Parts: sequence; structure tokens; C-alpha cells
Amino acid sequence: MSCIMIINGPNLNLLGKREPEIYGTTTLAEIRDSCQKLADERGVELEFLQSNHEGAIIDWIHEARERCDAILINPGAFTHTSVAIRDALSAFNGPKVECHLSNVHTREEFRHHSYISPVVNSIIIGAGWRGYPMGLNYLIDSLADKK
Ligand code: CA2
Repeated sequence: MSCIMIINGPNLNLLGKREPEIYGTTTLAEIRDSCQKLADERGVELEFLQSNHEGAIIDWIHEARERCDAILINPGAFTHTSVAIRDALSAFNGPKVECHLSNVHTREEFRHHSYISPVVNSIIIGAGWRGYPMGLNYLIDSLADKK
């Protein structure tokens, strides 16, 4: 069975509890449940993770090299700062999606640049929580294409 790792970066544990006008009212636990339901329906294994620490995220990406086939990542604010997360993702060979709940291009200038975008296959922004199942479907389809 294919394994897909979903990684969430800093402050995404607050989803649904603050700033609903930007990020919506859906909590991270609800996003995890929707992704798990889709994974069950499509017959893939899911690891759904969140950390506020850059090093933990880098360690998970390294671990994914051993046990997962694809990665969906919302790096949160590390998107705009982290060469280290980009380098870790570069070393992962499977399909990768960068997902953002909000449309970062309609927001502050500092959110317009992503260190991550050049090393992923697909970018989903501004679709809210629905971006996660969209990205997950894309990754499952990509893995099926390769078989
Ligand atoms: O739109 C996204 O998904 C972001 O990755 C979210 C990050 C932000 O730094 C990126 O520029 C875009 C922030 C996540 C913080 O989430 C919160 C949720 C509720 C309350 C406060 C923060």
C-alpha cells in the first residue's frame, strides 16, 4: 500500500480557532479526518503531522525517504524563510505538493515568495481546507501513473 505524508508547519494547530476570515473555520483535526476518509476510500496509508519546529519537519521529510511515497506539505510561515526545508524536500524523490489555505499572492508582499515552490510538482493555494484533498488526489493519481 502506498504511504503519503502530510506535513503541517507552525501555527496550523490554531486553525479554526483564530483568524477565521483568512483561514476559515475548519480545524486541523477536521482536515485530518477528511484526508483520512479519502485515503481509506482510495486505499492509501496516511501520516498526518504538525509541528511548530523547523527541525522536526526536516526530520519527518528525511523519514519519508524511507517509508513514504509522496509528500503534501503546508510549511506555514517556513514557506517564506526556510532554505533547510527546501533542501530536505529536494532530496525526496517522490511526488510533492505545496498547499496553502489562503491565497498568499493577495496578502503581504513577504508571503509572495516561496522557497518551496521550485522543488515541488504542484502548488495549491487559496482553496481553503479543500486544497488538502485536492492535493492528496493528485498525489494518489501520480503514484498510480507510475505503476
Ligand atoms: O495560507 C496558508 O496555508 C499559510 O501557509 C498559513 C501560514 C502563513 O504564514 C503562510 O503565509 C500561508 C500561517 C498559518 C497560521 O495559521 C493560523 C491559524 C489560525 C490562527 C492563527 C494562525
